[in-house]
Formats: sequence, C-alpha cells, structure tokens
Amino acid sequence: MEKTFLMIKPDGVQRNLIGEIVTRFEKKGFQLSGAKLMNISNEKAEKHYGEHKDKPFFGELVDFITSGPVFAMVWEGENVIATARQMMGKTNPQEAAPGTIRGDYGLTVGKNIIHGSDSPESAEREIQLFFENDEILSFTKDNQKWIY
Ligand code: ABT
Ligand code: MG
Repeated sequence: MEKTFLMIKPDGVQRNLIGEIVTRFEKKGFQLSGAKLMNISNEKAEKHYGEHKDKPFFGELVDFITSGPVFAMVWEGENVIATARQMMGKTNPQEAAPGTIRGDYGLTVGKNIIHGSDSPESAEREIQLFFENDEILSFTKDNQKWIY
C-alpha cells in the first residue's frame, strides 16, 4: 500500500494542532504506520530541504524547522501521497482553500503548519531520512477483538 511522510512543523506543534491534524487523516480513512515527536538536527533539515538550498529563503527555512519539536508521521492508504497534499492545501496558506489544513490554520508561507511528500520518490526518501525500519508498523485492523 502507498505510504507518505507527513510532518507537523514547529508552528503546528506549538499551536496544539497535532490532535486535530491526526484526526483529519484518520477520519479520511488513512492508516497511521509510524509517528514520533522529535527535534530535527541542522544536518537532517538541510538534507530534507536539499532541493531548496540555493533559494533565498533556505536559511530561514532551516532555522524554522529546527526551532522546536516536530511531529513526524508515516501514513498509508490508497493514493495517500496526492490526497494528503490536497488535504493540506496550497503551500501559501493565503491561497489555500478553506477546509484544507493550511487554509483553516495557516497565515504565512514560511510557517505553513504541515509538510507532506510531493511524489513517490520524495516519500521514500523522506521516510528513510526520518524513520528506522522498525519504527514503521504494518498491521491490519481486521481483527477488532476489543470492540464489543
Ligand atoms: P513543504 O511541505 O514544507 O515542503 O512545503 P510545500 O511542498 O508545500 O512547498 P515547497 B515549495 O516545497 O516549500 C518548502 C518550504 O519553503 C517555504 N517557502 C517556500 C518560503 O518560505 N518562501 C517561498 O517563497 C516558498 C516558495 C514554504 C515551505 N515551508 N515551510 N515552512
Ligand atoms: Mg515541498
């Protein structure tokens, strides 16, 4: 099944949006396969945002993403990479549609609440950058023995 890497950025964590955001993906029907609260090192941040290293905002981007804990997640489900991007909304929250995460909670492009992989190649690269293999769980909820 397709997997993607999603990450609630330091602004989303500080604003207590972890629960709200996780709920949206659960209710949509995706399955959480891995998650952790973590600090990102400068080295990891520079790798993660490597494609932007020549952009004028690169320094600010790395400073921001390393400024406090992030909530890193692996989500799984049909077409999850593209659908999660739709649920997040456009990169600039001022252009993101109401009903999307950035449209509902964000104000500025440099602090846009959530990251999501933009292709199967980035998803694979980012999952490997942030997670060890044994931190990603493969399980089904078919056997619902705790529901009476
Ligand atoms: P990410 O999920 O953070 O990768 O955002 P997204 O893929 O939607 O957008 P891209 B283009 O990858 O932006 C990466 C981060 O750079 C910030 N940014 C982007 C600016 O600060 N100024 C700009 O002009 C542009 C184009 C927004 C993204 N992250 N943050 N935080
Ligand atoms: Mg991006």
